[in-house]
Amino acid sequence: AQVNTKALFTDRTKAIIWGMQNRAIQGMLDFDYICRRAEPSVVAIVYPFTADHKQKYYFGNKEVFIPVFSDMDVAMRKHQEASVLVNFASLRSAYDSTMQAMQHPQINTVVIIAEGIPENMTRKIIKVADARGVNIIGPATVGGIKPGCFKIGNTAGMIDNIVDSKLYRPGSVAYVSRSGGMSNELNNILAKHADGVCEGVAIGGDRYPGTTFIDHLLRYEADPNVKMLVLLGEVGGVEEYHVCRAIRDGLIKKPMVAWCIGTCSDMFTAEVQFGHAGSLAGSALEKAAAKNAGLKAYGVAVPDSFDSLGNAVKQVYQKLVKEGRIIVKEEVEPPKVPMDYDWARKLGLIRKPAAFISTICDERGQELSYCGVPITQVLERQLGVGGTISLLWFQRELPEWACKFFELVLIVTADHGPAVSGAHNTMVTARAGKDLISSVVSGLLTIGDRFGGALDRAAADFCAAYDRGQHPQEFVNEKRAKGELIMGIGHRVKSINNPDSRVRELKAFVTARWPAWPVTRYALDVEAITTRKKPNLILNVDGIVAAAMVDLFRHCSLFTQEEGNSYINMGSINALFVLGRTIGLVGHYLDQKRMKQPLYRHPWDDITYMSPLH
Ligand code: Q5B
Repeated sequence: AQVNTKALFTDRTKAIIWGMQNRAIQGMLDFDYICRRAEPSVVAIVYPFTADHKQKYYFGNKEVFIPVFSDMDVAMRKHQEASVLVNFASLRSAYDSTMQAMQHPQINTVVIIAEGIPENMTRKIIKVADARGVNIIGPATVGGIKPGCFKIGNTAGMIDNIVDSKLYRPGSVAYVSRSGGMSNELNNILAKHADGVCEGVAIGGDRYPGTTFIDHLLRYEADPNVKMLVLLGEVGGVEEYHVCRAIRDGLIKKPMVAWCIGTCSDMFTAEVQFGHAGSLAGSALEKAAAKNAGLKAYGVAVPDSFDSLGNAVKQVYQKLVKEGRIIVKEEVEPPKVPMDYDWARKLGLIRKPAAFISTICDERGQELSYCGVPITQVLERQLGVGGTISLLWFQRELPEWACKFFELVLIVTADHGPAVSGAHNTMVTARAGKDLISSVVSGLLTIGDRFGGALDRAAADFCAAYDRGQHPQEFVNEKRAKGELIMGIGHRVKSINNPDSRVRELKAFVTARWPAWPVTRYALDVEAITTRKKPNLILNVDGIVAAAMVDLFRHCSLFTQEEGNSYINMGSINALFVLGRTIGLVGHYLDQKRMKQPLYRHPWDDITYMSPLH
């Protein structure tokens, strides 16, 4: 590869990011901010899987928009100031996107993050990059960093780590390493044992990195701000010997500290492949110990182990300070990057009263749970719709008979023909061209004391009368005296002569399955009195469900009387009718739409027009 000693990054470098890497991009912008860059380093994002739009980030306290383009060529055309592509494409698309980027003469550096790109493809990329004078960092890299200027993607981790390692301002040491993780270690070591990093690049762990140690070291050699070099090599490959040759030939003169990781490979009898694709010694020369010895022989400061790398750095650094080749600069506090709310909360630094408390369902973990019961258990244990209601409405696992009752109520209240208020409204709304939700809601809104919504009041009235020991006849008399209708009694078409089979089924279920049903008994006694007055004053579907629910709350041994009463007051019994009837209302909506029924207009002959003046 040709040697390009021009600086890769300045404090005006602009990059295009391939991939919706929100965290990495925000990290780059936070770095820019603490480095006091005038403008963010990211100018555009390329993401082929979305329409063009703008994405919001922070630059310090300010919110900034970064455009997202589905087409890289458009992004390049609109942002010709970008010279770097940070390519987060997967191993499948990194080749194509890198090749495409290199067609644009504005791009001088492409960073390839993906691991596992086939080596033959990497070699093709390198060939084109050499021909076009493009610097490739990676593949399989975290990137690199130039304090005060530019940070590639996720390099150096989070902002507190960047501040700890003083990466917001340039130091005097430039490093090159294979490993991204270890480069972070170097950032820390160099801040502690010297005045910090001037530039650092992780070339990546593949066998064929786009640029190698020597490329970057020669660049650092040419950079007057770099006063000393650090090389962190590893077992595998012969790149470190190119560095030895460059020292021998006088191409590298700056003091260097180096260590090759993987000296323990000598302890294994068989060949060991370390974490990186390239970290496999193919010959004795490629072993870490051999390379450390080689570097030492050429005057590089090589410590005895990685643990003493910091001390080796310190010695070289202090010597340079003493000789006046490094002038220690005064530290300047970086601007504070506001901490993200989520992160501050995770660290326990802030607290805020929640706007909502929810106790019935949790969707945050791996598995959705209903009142603490994982959804797979709800299914495995066949808790059914009744069990689901019992968990989500009543926050407890009610007995099987109660759950079955809920399901029975849903079935028998699902519909009662097109003539009732709810179905009528839904049909009229559907025929007026409205959507499903509007039509169903319009039907649901008719549910009230007269139609389908008498359950809660019926439950409250029957149980209050029962509790005070009021005789059913007295209860009926009192209601009549007050001019009040008895909730749960009466029906427009059903009567003792035309019994409501729904009520019969519910009654049979309750009397067979309930441990005790005194309030239901009481309601039936009321019915015996009212039907003597008029045959249609039967205990209706609302009434039987209401009375049965009071008995359920009181005799399933899972509610206190207070809890049962509060569920009645909350409207939980009406909820059963609402839920059941929603099924029918959806049916009526679909029915009208299916038959393409026209706009409904009520016939004049069915309306009596009366003017108050004539
Ligand atoms: N009288 C349901 O009334 C209806 C009386 C009463 C004492 C009563 C009426 C009523 C209470 C509320 C209730 C739920 C409006 C009903 C349902 C779902 C549905 C619907 C469906 C489905 C019917 C005639 C005479 C008058 C009244 C007296 C009537 N009710 N006295 N207590 N409760 N009930 N709602 O037929 O002396 O002649 O002046 O409000 O439980 O909505 O299928 O249609 O699944 O969709 O219009 O089943 O009972 O009777 O009002 O003309 O009264 O009986 O005082 O006496 P009607 P009215 P008087 S289930």
